[in-house]
Amino acid sequence: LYKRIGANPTETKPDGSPRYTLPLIQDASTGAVVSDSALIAEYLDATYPDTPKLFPPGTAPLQYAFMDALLRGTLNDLLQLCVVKSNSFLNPGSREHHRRAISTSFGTEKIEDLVLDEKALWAKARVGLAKVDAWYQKGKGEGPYLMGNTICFADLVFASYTYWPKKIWGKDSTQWQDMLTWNEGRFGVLAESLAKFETVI
Ligand SMILES: N[C@@H](CCC(=O)N[C@@H](CS)C(=O)NCC(=O)O)C(=O)O
Repeated sequence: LYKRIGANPTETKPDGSPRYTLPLIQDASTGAVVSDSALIAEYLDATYPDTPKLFPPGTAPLQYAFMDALLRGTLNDLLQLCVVKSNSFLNPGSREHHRRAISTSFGTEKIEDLVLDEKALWAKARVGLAKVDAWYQKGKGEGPYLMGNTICFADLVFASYTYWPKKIWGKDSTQWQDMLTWNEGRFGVLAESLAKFETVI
């Protein structure tokens, strides 16, 4: 599909080959084809100026730096727990592809190697979320989001980590119920404030 509609690969795999990911959009009103969620958000902000902006003017550099810190470090332990758990929900064809993609991306032989000491990994995931909480706390309660009361793209990236564990372990699971208490319950409050963005309309 990527090649057929002329989309750019989003990333390069460790072996140098292109990586094609979702989401990908083709805007029927302009003909534009855009891949990568952040670039899609930037495109929509620019093309439909009368809608709320996910990258308000001047915020893109800091938002990209924040997302990089989240995705390449702080949330890595939670990510490992989530990707391994998610594998079991996929259909057989996707499951194999996912196993290969995850093993390549993390440099492991099999994905189970990522969660050998699950208890220790949960403890590290908790430390990671405490760090994110400290960043959010810098907002001094001016609103639940990074920019206070204005939602931005980076909040939505973090929201995927308040939605994903709830979805895969289940809202009544010990894992999710435990997470809700983290950061003196602030993780649960933040998850709640981001929950309204979980539904695609
Ligand atoms: N930077 C990309 C990452 C997207 C991404 O990793 N998508 C995953 C699904 S959540 C994917 O399409 N994986 C396919 C693969 O690795 O083969 C974005 O934000 O859109």
